[in-house]
Amino acid sequence: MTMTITITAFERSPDRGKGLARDMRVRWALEEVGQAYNVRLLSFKAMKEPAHLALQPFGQIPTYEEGDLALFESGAIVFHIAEHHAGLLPDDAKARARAITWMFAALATMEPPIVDRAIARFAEGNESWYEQRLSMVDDRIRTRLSELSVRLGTDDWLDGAFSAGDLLMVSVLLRLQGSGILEEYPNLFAYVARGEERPAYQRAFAAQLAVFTAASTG
Ligand SMILES: N[C@@H](CCC(=O)N[C@@H](CS)C(=O)NCC(=O)O)C(=O)O
Repeated sequence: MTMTITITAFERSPDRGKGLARDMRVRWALEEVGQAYNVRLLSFKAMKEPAHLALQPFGQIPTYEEGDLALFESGAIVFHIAEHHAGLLPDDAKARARAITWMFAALATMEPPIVDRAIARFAEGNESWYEQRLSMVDDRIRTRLSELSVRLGTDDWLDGAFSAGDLLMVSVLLRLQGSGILEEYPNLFAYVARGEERPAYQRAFAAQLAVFTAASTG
């Protein structure tokens, strides 16, 4: 039996409820496996205070608490959920290892240039060299997207059935929303849409949006 699960999320997400904050991938994983969870909302100030730093040494969200287990890093949290509940990793040992490989590929190969784009916009958007930098970052993103697009081909998911690898990959690619870049790769665009159509994704999205809406109207 699973103990009560508590995750942390932004009290007021900077993305205004677009579902791009990293609690979304944890919520999605918990919804996929049908596991209830509580959410502790944090202000930016509280995220940097000792109580939260004890859980997340970098003062970030998300975290995950279950009994006396406390985890941070969204990838590690999704992996933990996938290991302890059926539905996110195949039973076959080799297929499971490949799905885990896609989890790492999403976070270690695809996410860095995509996050770099957001950082450039946020931190360097007013610099005279911003457009030049953005175009270099976008080229690096396009390289990875075209390689991923070739690998996915006409398949629905990266390796057989939907897995935690797809959950993380779709979550990462969603961060390109609004850039217009993903649309250049129709199979990846459709892949992301397929992820978003999943009922578990929809429930997780609605839950995080409700937090933002409450914070804006309250
Ligand atoms: N690699 C970490 C990154 C966590 C992260 O960057 N969280 C962001 C929200 S999506 C955050 O808390 N930002 C606020 C800050 O860094 O002060 C993970 O995947 O959990």
